[in-house]
Amino acid sequence: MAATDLAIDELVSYYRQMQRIRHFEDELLHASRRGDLADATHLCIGQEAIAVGTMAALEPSDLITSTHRGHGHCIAKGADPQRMMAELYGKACGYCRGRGGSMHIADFSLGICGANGIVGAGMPIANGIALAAKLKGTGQVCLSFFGDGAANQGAFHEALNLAALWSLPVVFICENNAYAVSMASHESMKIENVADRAAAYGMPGVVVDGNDVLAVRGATREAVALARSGGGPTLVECKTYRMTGHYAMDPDRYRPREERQWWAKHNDPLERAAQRILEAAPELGDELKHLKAAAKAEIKAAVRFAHEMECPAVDDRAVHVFTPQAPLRDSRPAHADAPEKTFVEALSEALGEEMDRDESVIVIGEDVAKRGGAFQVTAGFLERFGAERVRDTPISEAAIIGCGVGAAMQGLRPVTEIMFSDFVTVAMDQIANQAAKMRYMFGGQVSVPLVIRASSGCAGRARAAQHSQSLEAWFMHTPGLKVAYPSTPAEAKGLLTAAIRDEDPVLFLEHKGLYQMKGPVPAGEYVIPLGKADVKRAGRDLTIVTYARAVHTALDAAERLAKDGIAADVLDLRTLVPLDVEALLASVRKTGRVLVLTEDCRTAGAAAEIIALVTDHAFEALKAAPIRLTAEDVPLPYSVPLQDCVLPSVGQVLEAARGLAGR
Ligand SMILES: Cc1ncc(C[n+]2csc(CCOP(=O)(O)OP(=O)(O)O)c2C)c(N)n1
Repeated sequence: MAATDLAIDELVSYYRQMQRIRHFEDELLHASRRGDLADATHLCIGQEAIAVGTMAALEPSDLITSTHRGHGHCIAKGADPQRMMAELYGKACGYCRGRGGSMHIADFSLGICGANGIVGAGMPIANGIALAAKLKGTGQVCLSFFGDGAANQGAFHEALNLAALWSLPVVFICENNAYAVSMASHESMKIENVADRAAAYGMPGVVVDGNDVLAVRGATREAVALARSGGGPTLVECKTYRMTGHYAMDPDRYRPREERQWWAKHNDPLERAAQRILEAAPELGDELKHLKAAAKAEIKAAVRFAHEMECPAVDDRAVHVFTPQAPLRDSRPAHADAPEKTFVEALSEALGEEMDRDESVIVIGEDVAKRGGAFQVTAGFLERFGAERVRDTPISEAAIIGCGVGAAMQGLRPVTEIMFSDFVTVAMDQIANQAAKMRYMFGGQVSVPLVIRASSGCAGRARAAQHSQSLEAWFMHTPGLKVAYPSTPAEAKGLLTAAIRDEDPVLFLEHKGLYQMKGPVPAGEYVIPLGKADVKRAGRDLTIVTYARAVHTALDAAERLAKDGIAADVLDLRTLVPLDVEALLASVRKTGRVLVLTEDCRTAGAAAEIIALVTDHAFEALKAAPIRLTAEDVPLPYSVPLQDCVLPSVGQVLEAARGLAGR
């Protein structure tokens, strides 16, 4: 499009925005050289036309996910440079209250749903954001930025496939600046364009000159219009060049100097826009100079502001790990005359009742709709709640959890299903880096009310080491996640209800050995607040601390111990995060002897943490050294006799308990 064909004032406004971004980044370069900023400050000098051109194609209510190189996106979407600068300087009034820094700027009130320090991670999340928009019928579109390097991440492939399958209102914007750190894009893929990959997922792929703000705007407009009209995603690849090193202080010795000079001299997006304006309206020369000077002054003022502001109060450092929320009311205990249900039926009842009660609860996972889930928890849900709310996915765990994260941040309450907890390994980034950390990194701007249900543990004939693990300790070790692991059908119902109502991400583990267990399950609403342990059997001689299926091993042992005159307190933790330290210490103080029983393996396991808590807080009450009885540090073997040796048995509990009680 010739400059004369367009409103020149629009191009001038784009020029102004690009100048603001350029000066922001220039100031960061200086600040880095002064040693004011962290190493990981990635500048977008040379890429400003993409930020400005794409945002020019959006409505203010549209949404974005950004990258480690995202300052330009945020400024172009309307972020306040003062608050951005304050965040980069780690100040309390920064966008993330000093918890996020350069790579995590977010302003949810402007639709900036977070920049991301994990390459490629924003794409599955953008799908969830777009899914929420689609289900709520808001008409919003989400742009998801990523680099050419990110196109080689699994998250890219999983996200594009799911977005296309579900016709999500998302547009994937590749900023191909020709390098991923030192690796040129032709060294990381055999094809010429990232956009060529779009065809493999059944979506349009467009290549555009990323240093031409109008070309970027044009391509994005088409893609956004398609997405908004229900036509699904597009991959827009903007060819560009980063004019500084990978990060501010990168010596950048891996790129030819001539190449860098050529781009700076001949293909600077700001110069190109200025030339275009002046060709059409030479009289605007002074105005452009004025805009440049004003941008410089604005950003210099932002630096002064950031310098002057206060750092966050150190006493508040743990604020925003979890969402403050009113405690749920504990429902009455499960009466023995309540209807008998299996554990699976109890889970199904909880989830179904929550879906009846709250339209924002949706189910996402492999085979959850047509097949009813790997263990039939969602059997019949497709007919009951419809295909919009009960969503079968391809085998793409990162895309499942990422979609859940994005949808949760936009007000839905997704319940995702991972068939076997062992498969969390391929979605670990989305669980541990995204779901768990979003709230904290973004300074409490957002909550992630996401439930991740996963079958866990070893049951009956073993399925061997990749389908039988107990991985709860990994998640106890991840600040920002809650972990529930019920032991009875009633608790399965009460805790799942609480998990769905919780504002934070909850990993909800379901022991496979309990799925067919029957027990009384209260009809109707039934809630057990997270973080409340339950004394399953009272005794004064020793405490057996445990959870999930091991509770039944402990109860079996306690019954036999009682015949020898040893009264065991059996404490079922029920949730591992938050952990009911009060109940734990109360029991230990009563008995003075503690045995921790888990099916988790030994080293750095849940039992080690529980014993550390006891010795930290109730050492004086101990009459004997605590004992942990755990699975051995062996991958779960297939053969049943081997499996039985690896897992703790009733016999071992009896022996340990008798030793502990001195009998
Ligand atoms: C999963 C992951 N791997 C590696 C890194 C380290 N890293 C940060 S940026 C980057 C290069 C990314 O290249 P690209 O996606 O092309 O974006 P660009 O930096 O060029 O903007 C790398 C390897 C990371 N942050 N996350």
